[in-house]
Amino acid sequence: SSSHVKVDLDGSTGIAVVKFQSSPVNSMSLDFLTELCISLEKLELDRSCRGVILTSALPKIFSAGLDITEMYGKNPEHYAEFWKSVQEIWLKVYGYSKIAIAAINGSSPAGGCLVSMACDYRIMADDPRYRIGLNEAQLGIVAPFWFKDTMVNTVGFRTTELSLQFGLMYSPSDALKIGLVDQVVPEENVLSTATETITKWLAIPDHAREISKSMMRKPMVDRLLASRESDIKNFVNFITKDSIQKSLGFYMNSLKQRKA
Ligand code: CO8
Repeated sequence: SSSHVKVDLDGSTGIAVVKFQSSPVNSMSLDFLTELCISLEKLELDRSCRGVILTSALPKIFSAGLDITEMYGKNPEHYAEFWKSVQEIWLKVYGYSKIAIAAINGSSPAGGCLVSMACDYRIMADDPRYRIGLNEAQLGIVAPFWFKDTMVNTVGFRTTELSLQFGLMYSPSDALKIGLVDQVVPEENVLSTATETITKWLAIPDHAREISKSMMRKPMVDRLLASRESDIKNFVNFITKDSIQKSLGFYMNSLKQRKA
């Protein structure tokens, strides 16, 4: 099978660039998530790596979020396995011991937004056509508690409340205004800005940064770890409902119509 993720580790700086390269839109399939998780795990264990930059190798899209085809017309066992891999990627990135920076060089809905928010810092390209946000409600589905908590911890309660109910997607400048991203720069500078930024983080003693991060994030990681099975059950119960399958079917059709 072809590779969904490309890793470039610079041995001299300790910075790894992890590029999503799953055409056409970097949707997060089970294979994509599994490969990304393994790549990040390897880098976490690699002593020559000190931080990672997540970005896209494709034009205009960081990631289209979870692969909707993994949530449609499949059996409950498949949904359970898929959801476990979604939990896994969040646990890995949100609880990452090293520095993780999102270089968001394109649109980043839903799961793409979640992975970005799970990083320590977000830099987005200034193209006004790009969008980022948790748009689940627009698909007729509901982001689980740990998506919600991640957003609350990023932009605060009130903004999350509005965002989740409307399934809002933000332009780069609006995302900057609400603090969903930390910096907006011209597209050609996204990666270099990410490298400059990570260099600043690297100047902090690793153990102090790492313990500070863990102090902030461990309670949320533990909360999901303690309820993984029930969270999987909830997902499978929800996604197998006829009404939800119908909504997803409509949504996928609308994506195809929009194109025609
Ligand atoms: N999954 C699967 N296929 C997708 C996805 C996706 N997320 N997004 C796009 N595609 C497909 C399209 O259907 C299209 O397929 P085809 O070529 O067969 O027609 C192909 O990818 C290219 O898509 P577009 O033509 O739309 O490409 P554009 O460059 O015009 O637009 C966008 C790219 C902006 C990414 C656009 O495709 C888009 O908006 N996609 C939908 C994104 C989205 O809504 N994702 C939400 C996924 S749900 C999620 O991540 C969290 C779920 C949490 C679960 C909650 C519990 C139930």
